[in-house]
Amino acid sequence: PQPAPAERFEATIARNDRIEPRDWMPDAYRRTLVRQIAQHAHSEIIGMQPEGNWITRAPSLRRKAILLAKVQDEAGHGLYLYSACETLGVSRAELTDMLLTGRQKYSSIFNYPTLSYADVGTIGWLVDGAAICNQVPLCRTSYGPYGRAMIRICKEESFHQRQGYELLMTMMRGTGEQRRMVQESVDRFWWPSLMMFGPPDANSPNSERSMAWGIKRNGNDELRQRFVDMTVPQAEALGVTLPDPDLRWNEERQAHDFGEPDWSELSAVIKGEGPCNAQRLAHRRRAHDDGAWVREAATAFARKQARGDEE
Ligand code: FAQ
Repeated sequence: PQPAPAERFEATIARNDRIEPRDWMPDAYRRTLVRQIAQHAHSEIIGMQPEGNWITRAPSLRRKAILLAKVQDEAGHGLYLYSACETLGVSRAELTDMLLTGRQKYSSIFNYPTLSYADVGTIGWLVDGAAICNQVPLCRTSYGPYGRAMIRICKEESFHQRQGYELLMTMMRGTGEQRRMVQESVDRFWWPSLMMFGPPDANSPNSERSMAWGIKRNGNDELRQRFVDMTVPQAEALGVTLPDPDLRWNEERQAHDFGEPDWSELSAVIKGEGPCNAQRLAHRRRAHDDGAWVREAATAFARKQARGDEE
């Protein structure tokens, strides 16, 4: 006899196989995926703002072309992720509305300002670096459309990370003032980058359930550790100091010990109290309102085409 849908679901998860849109899934699994994928999509879209801030002021045509391409890639990532989310039965318009009304979150990191051009490099190096650490395991997530979107996104993120590192390396080979700009930028972005991985496992209400379902493949602390271990030698090669007096190699653990991020800062930023939360959402709302005529025109055109009476 055919196994019941719930048993089929559990068996698929146990085999580490993929759940596809037409498969039966528990409501809570669907809700968790919508929450995580939407948050991820919103992060890509809001994440265009901090770097977009420097497009008109990039120091050369080459740097401007690179930055434009990176920010466009982020729009693309947002769109693949919204599409993956739509396969779960929620529309793009609903997701946008949940972002604009603050009912869904986006990553804390994008609520920090970009005060100098070096921040473009630091975001590529540290923020894309953290995103890669978090997202490579998500290529094996249990929900098919999310995992497949992640494969392409990770390839592009790796490229973004390299461009950030190359930018910082160029500045570190420049003048004393340029080196100071890089260090000052790294000092501001280091701790917020560690917070991108979420609260400590002991304080992460979703991790256990999400890992049992194969949505997340690793805990927040494990990925944070992986990021620190990956980044320390890169910082040495660059010649910058990471602003953590407790950071040191632990021979026994074969990993770096590091200090505790300020978790009260993370929860404040998540609650909307970060330095740029209000500005980011206001900008997004304005862009959405300004784009209303495009949506209306596209809908009118599609309707006309469907009737087959276009000129
Ligand atoms: N910011 O129980 P957990 C990028 C929330 S990369 C804001 O541990 P979970 C690329 C969490 O939603 C950034 N909120 O939650 C780029 C939950 O609240 P809820 C995007 C956070 O889901 C680079 C509550 O706290 N990447 O955009 C944060 O198991 C450069 C409790 O937390 C992703 O979204 C935070 N940092 O684990 C673009 C990756 N941390 O929803 C432009 C996919 C936690 O219950 C430029 N997401 N929260 O009300 C994930 O892997 C997970 O969702 C975690 C959180 C690890 C972020």
